[in-house]
Amino acid sequence: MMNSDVTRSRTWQRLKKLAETPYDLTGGGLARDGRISSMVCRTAGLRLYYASQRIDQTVLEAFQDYADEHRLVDRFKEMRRGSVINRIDGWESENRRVLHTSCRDIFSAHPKEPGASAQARAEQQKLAGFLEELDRSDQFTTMVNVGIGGSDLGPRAVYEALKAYNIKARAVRFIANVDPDDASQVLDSIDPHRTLVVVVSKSGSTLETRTNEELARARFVEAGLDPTRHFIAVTGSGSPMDNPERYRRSFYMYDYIGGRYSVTSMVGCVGLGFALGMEQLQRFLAGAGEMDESCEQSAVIDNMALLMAMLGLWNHNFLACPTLAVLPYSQGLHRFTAHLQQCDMESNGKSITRDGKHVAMQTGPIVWGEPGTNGQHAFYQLLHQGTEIVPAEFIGFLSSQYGKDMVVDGTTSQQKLLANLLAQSVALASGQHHENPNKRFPGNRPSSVVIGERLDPLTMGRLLALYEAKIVFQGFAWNINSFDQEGVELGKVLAKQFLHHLSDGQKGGSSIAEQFLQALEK
Ligand code: G6Q
Repeated sequence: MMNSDVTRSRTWQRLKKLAETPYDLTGGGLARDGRISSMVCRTAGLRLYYASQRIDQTVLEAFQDYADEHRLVDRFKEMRRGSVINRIDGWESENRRVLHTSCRDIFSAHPKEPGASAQARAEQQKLAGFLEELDRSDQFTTMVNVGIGGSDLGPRAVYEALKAYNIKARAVRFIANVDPDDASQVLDSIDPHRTLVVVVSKSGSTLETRTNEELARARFVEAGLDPTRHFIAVTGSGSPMDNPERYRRSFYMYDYIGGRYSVTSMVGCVGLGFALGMEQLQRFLAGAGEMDESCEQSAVIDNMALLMAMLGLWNHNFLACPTLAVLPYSQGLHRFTAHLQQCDMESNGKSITRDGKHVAMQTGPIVWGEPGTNGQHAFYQLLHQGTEIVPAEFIGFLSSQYGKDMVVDGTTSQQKLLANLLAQSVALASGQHHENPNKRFPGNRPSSVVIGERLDPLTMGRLLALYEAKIVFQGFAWNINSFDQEGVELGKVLAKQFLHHLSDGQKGGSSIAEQFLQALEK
């Protein structure tokens, strides 16, 4: 068996050597040799332009070599077919399969893991029946999603991205934080008679979600309504929330779907189905499925997610850039980076290999970002002239969602948006020589550009699956387990200790929790 420390592999060492002289993008390098038109990957309706990365043909070959030696594509295939990869060899761990891809492998006659796809299809059918029932009654205009982390960020990001496709007069609102003001802002602004609440919790025991559910239920009781008629559950079967008598309807997700990968399970589908309708929801799922399928391509240059994963490794591990900015030039994607931040940092923020040894290199980068062009007027100064080199992933679309645009000063707003995106990528890469040091731009700041036709349900599905797969490929490349989240558990345990002291009201103890609480009162 191969050494679990990937840095000792031949192909890691090859990349390390190549990184001593990375491609120079300044001084005209970007515009030479048809570089821009040849460095494009086309997959599932998306295009990835990567000429602004500090790589050449030799580095691309070394990416392929690395992917082959570490069996990255084979491992992706094994994941889709139900291999138990959420585990740490020799240690107690979740020990589960990882099958979020089955949620969208529902269109083919030969799904990769038939059992999981059958479960996904059954939940979809149940959802379709439920949505028809809602259409017939016409009572409900609002759905409130109560959930946090994976049960909030992904569904919220996709909902925000696809609002332009909402069924008229339908909206989804979100309550996540245990800050009571989060719940109040939403609950004060809805008409409970016309509202459904979907409580989303895989474990059925998350403190924030349980608390917010009770706050919401109280509002319905105050309004003289029976919460059972208005509340829907999405949970793991057998969880404390798996109590159909308390809910108008219960939907299920399974232990093989991780929270941050759960958007295409019932976690995201109930709210998205309510807002978009079944047909658009299916297009979203089909887009994700199409991208998953493309991830089985063995050639790195044809496999967009794998190529992005390898570019990420190159910048992070070999060119020593600690963070990654994801910069969508699309207002609809204003919560997408926040979702990716969880998906990436919770998945790959790990320090041990799959057999429990300390890793010998950096793992997941810090992911951050905001939509452009707003960001240009805020933090881009540091991207261009700061001392930190921040690789960027730009995301843009050729057409706007609403199509309501006009020519001002010779161009449309959509053209202005795209022109800015491309200009940023070029400026970061090429830099600028100037005799005035204040006007010098060092350049050689790498970026990629992902372009889609229009941010519609199909494209959103593709984009979501692209990033999920990129993160999975990077986890494979570092040989870590991307699918558990022990790092969040300690905080939960300690919060319980604080709450215990607050609720029993006893004072004067000497535990850390008690000392902190006493200090707060002084
Ligand atoms: C995601 C994480 C985490 C989880 C939340 C909510 O991968 O596990 O963000 O989604 O803690 O958990 P529940 O869905 O169990 O309430």
